[in-house]
Amino acid sequence: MKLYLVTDEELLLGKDLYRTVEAAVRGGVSIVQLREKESSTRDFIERAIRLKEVLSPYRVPLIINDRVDVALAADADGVHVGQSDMPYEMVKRLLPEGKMIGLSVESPEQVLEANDFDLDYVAASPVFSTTTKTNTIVEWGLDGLRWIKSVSKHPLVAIGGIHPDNVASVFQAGADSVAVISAIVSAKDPEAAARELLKKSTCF
Ligand code: 3NM
Repeated sequence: MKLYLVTDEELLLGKDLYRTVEAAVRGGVSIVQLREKESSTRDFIERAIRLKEVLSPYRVPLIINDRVDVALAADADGVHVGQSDMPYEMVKRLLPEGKMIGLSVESPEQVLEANDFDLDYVAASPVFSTTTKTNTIVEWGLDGLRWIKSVSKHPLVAIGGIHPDNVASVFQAGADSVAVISAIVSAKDPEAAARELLKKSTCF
């Protein structure tokens, strides 16, 4: 799961969600998170089910942002939670065995606490400041990533402000995976954008 795509309806800039995600997968995205901040529960579930149908033939897992109920209803592959979403223990109790759980970490304390959890990854949020999500505490920067890598027992996903020109440095600092929204979702050609991110990620 080197390249992780997170969706955002607004940043699609009018493009179709399913076609954009499928193009990104053709370009090399290997895990997708459906992130819906505005839609109704019913729309969220419908989108999750349709997206799962798009992703299944490619064997790309579908992660649902925040909502365990939506993940269960759509039989998605996992849930991603932030620090003000449902607490880890409850997510773990509610999800069937084998489903993935990812957790955003925004402070050193949260990174250390996460070592007590059975997670599939921690997401350092944000690595770089980004206009896509502004309610975060501090940016980790590359030194922050190196520190997380040295103390965390979980695979490390880096998110926030990642684009082709800085992706190599993020991997170099220890990220196992990079998660992007705008660099792919807002691109005119999402397949080419994904391909470029992967190509640039190995240039070190
Ligand atoms: N954290 P872009 S989403 C920093 O859900 C951040 O934890 C998120 O967007 C989370 O790739 C997000 O456009 C924004 O900078 C990432």
